Amino acid sequence: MPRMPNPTRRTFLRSGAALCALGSLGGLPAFGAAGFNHKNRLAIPPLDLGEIKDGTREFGLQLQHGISEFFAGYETPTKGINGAYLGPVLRMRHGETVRLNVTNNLDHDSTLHWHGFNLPASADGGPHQVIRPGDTWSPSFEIRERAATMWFHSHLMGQTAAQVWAGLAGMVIIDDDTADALDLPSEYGVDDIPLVLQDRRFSRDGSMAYKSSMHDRMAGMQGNYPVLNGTISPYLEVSHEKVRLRLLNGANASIYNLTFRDERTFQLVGTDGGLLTAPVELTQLRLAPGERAEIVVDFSDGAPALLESIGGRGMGGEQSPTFDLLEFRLKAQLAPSPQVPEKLADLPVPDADSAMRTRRFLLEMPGMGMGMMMGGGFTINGEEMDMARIDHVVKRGEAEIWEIENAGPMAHPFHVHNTQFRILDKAGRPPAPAEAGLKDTVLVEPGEVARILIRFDHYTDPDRPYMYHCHILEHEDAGMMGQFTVV
Ligand SMILES: [Cu+2]
Repeated sequence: MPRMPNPTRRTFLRSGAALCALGSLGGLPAFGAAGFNHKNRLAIPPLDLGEIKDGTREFGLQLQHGISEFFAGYETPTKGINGAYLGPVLRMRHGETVRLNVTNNLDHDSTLHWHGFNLPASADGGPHQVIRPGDTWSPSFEIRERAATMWFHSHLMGQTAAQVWAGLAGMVIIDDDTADALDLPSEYGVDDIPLVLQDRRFSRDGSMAYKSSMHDRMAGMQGNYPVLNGTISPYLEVSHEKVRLRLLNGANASIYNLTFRDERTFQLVGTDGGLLTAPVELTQLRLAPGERAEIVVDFSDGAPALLESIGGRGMGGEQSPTFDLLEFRLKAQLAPSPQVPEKLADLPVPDADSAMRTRRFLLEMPGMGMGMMMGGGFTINGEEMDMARIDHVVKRGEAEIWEIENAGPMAHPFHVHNTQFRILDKAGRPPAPAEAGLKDTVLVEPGEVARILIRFDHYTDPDRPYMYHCHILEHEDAGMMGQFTVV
């Protein structure tokens, strides 16, 4: 759950000193902190609707090397999809069939995983669907998800962290009739804004090479600058009273505690798998790597605003960095927006009694011994990921309870492929309203047990597995991942 702000650090941040300590390295400029003086217009990723061919919505995606100018005058080598850094926002609709033609123009292997989707294991894009340099991989599947904000990213065995860091990720928007009928802000790039939240560590020459120290491999790789949609120090011009933000935590390791500087309330309308049953009013939202949230923010008071992330406290507190994220600049006249609907989607009440069995997943971190020295040692039920080992065989259509226990000092966002699940409880308590919807990633805090109700409804394949793993990408790469098949 969101933590209360640490007053000491907030004061420190407002003094403008924090970002200098955290951000400015050598020649690169320091931004923010002292006021709402963000320098760069927020980039809005191009919207890619694909092309309908024989009833299938087809997308062409090119994995490529690129050069990005995060800082004026500095050329930063990056990787992207149809661009220099990150990818387009792919838009598709519930019920239709898509085909994604992914061509690897890089000089190394890669994969592209469709995070949040129910789909055949052969189309999942995990470590088993490697795309060699020069090859094109063309998975096709039906969109079974509700209206939601999903994403895609590299998932190459042992290399996910470095490849996502370089830029191999992007957002997906799924539409459906239920969401279309609701009066939510929905004009893309105007009052419906995609927001890929990341942080990157820049050297004084402007490069952001992936060089992880032992501490980075343990704690997860974090940056000295926040980067939103690939923009450093971004601002957004607001032209409507209400704006929907589609938040995606695409960071390698940072868990953002999102809030506005003036502590204004906002409405949470959707999580990983789509709309909640009703909006939830919040002043803070804790968003872990892999998670998405759709919020509606009201700017009708005419006051400029700043979205920020508040640092965490205690053991593992550094997982949540203190960052100025996005400045909102209001036009003099805001176009009116309708009220946020009181009722959103219909979701069944999760029925724990429907579960046929319970599986347990114990997440453990290494001590400072040999495992860590070798770059591994992160385990689930005592074992590191092995691509040749199937850890679980699950029957299609049978509900199960998965108990995820975090025995270590850091929070782990536990992600399961090929499903949207429901959280039954965390540390014995029912989920907060903000976590009561459809989820594919659950943040398990230190010492906590999270129980989820999970089912795989659609596809079977006795040979090809799906993954479950920690979405701190360094932990995933260091072994905190396992495999299951659905039969
Ligand atoms: Cu982890």
